[in-house]
Amino acid sequence: MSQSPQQHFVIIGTAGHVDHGKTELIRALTGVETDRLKEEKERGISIDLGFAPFTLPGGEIAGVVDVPGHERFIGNMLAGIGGIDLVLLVIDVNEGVMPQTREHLQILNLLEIPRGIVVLTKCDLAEEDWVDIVEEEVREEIAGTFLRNAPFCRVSSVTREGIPELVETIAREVKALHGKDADGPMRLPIDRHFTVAGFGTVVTGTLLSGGVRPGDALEVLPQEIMTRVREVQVHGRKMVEARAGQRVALNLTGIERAVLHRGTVAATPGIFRQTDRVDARLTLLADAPRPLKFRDPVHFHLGTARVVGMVALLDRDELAPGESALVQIHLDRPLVAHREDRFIIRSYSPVTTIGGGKIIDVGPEKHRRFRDDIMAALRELESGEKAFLLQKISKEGCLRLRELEQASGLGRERVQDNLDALAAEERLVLLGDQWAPAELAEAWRLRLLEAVAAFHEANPLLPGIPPATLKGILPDKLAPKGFDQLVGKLVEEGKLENRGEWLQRPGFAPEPSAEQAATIERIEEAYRQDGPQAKNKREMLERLGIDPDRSDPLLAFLFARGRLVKLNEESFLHADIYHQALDLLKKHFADHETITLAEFRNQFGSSRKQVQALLEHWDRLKYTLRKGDERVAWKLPEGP
Ligand SMILES: Nc1nc2c(ncn2[C@@H]2O[C@H](COP(=O)(O)OP(=O)(O)O)[C@@H](O)[C@H]2O)c(=O)[nH]1
Ligand SMILES: [Mg+2]
Repeated sequence: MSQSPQQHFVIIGTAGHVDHGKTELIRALTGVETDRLKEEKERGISIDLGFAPFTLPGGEIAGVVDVPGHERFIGNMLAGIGGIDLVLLVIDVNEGVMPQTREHLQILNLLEIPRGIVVLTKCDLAEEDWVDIVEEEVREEIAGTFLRNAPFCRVSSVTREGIPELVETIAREVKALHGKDADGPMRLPIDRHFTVAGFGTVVTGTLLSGGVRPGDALEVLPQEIMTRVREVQVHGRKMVEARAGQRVALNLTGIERAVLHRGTVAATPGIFRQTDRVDARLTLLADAPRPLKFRDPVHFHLGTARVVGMVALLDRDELAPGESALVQIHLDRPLVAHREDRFIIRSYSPVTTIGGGKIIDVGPEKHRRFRDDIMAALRELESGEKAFLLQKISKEGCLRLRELEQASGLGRERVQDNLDALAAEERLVLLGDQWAPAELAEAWRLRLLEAVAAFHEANPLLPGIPPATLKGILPDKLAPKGFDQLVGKLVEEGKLENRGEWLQRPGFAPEPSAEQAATIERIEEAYRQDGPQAKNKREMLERLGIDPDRSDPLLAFLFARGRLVKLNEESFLHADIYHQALDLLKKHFADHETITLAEFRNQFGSSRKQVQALLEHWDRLKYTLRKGDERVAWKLPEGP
């Protein structure tokens, strides 16, 4: 079937106590036997995840993930439950609510699974009155959870009674779902991997966001291996593209199956990061057996990954059952996490689900405890995407779209929309391609103006500050484009004047004192007198009896006024002499192809050193081009 780009795909998952009829129900719905392991068939229970395509009445195909109910396989259950949009909470009416019914319900609630249906199974074995009683019991159990308004369906997978009604209910619920972010970065937590003879490594999973096509380059994390997609399959069929919400199988090139494990993520390169430290909002279940203490170790499940975490409570020593807090969790192995990801924690021993929560930041510093400022910052990070982006930008000074995409894990368009909104609220400005807080940009503008004023104060003989020097007062992180934009705006507003080689306060003119003016005059005169034979700077100043430590502003004044020309740090010429030399050069090239140092020296009548300095100066200006011992004309200025 062809897929339109707007179409969204959903994943339906099962949950519930062992033997309550999950696998049988999926078979009744899809015709697929999801217990595929030999051991599963023999023992008659599900151990690992099972997968099946389910054709909805409208023709769309949903992916079904059948999870094991037995408490020993909760890890597998958690690996599969992550990407689920709609859950079927399966309860055997003959048994009613059992321990894993409750545990799964709590997990689903913590993971904030969007929607669900309560399916009462094996109704063929029970009296209707009894089913009513069980339904009452279940309603009490789900009050206060995400399932409180969920529809109930009574079925028998054996007689198929109630199955058509269940299918209708599923179709209705699916319509109410929003679907996953198909435009975001591609992210596939791998839940199975195997080698197909003559085909190579195949991985499967639920595509949580983005899309994938054959030929795509992907990054495999946390192993940090680059790979390429050779083939994309959805429910056993080759596809030109798979999109968020589909169960996919990818054939990957250049990757050994042995390096993969549950917890590995295949993703758009450069977006996701692995981390062994996360900030999170953690909720302890109301019926957790005891409070969680500072640095208690827990099993930490996120996506298909499972690691051991140490919970650092930041604002208390103990988290009581039913409470929630902002925490930092230190992980014993890195995993790929994202802001807004949901996770589950299980106590270290005995292993039971005790809580879970939501990731707030995947790149936090190690926090100190009992600090009001840190808690306030975390609350702000938690409060929303805009607050998160704003805080990340404020911390760095300025950030590019791509950096924000990485930090937030939001898709490019979501980040862009938030940035645009923040710009409209005048809280952010775009400088070049970097976003900066509006307040900070304003502070930078003031700093630039102050720096120019201070420069004039310290260098009254100079016309202005070189742009590169001025740039140095702003953080290195701000790229030249952003600096140019700030300066450009100040120039536009008439607060600065840009003279190319320097920036100045509008109308600023250097004013030497009478004494300085006299010395400047003497220097200029000496260079004019000496003409082509002008000595180097040191000798000249010595002869004039000018303190070299105080000569720089005077010389700079002469350069800026165009009275002296600086060939290099030591060699200067009076401007009139320099222009004579340039005329000589032009005349020479009028009827010669090349010129040598010796030839020019004969014409200009200067020391070898001076001529060399002059020619090299012209090389730098690209007036001439040096070829061995000779030079040719290159971009000589026009005119006399
Ligand atoms: N009579 C009857 N038996 C069922 C029904 N659903 C499941 N069973 C049986 O209950 C047992 C457990 O079912 P299964 O689907 O493996 O349970 P799971 O552990 O939740 O996946 C199996 O022997 C099924 O054949 C039903 O609706 N009616
Ligand atoms: Mg099963």
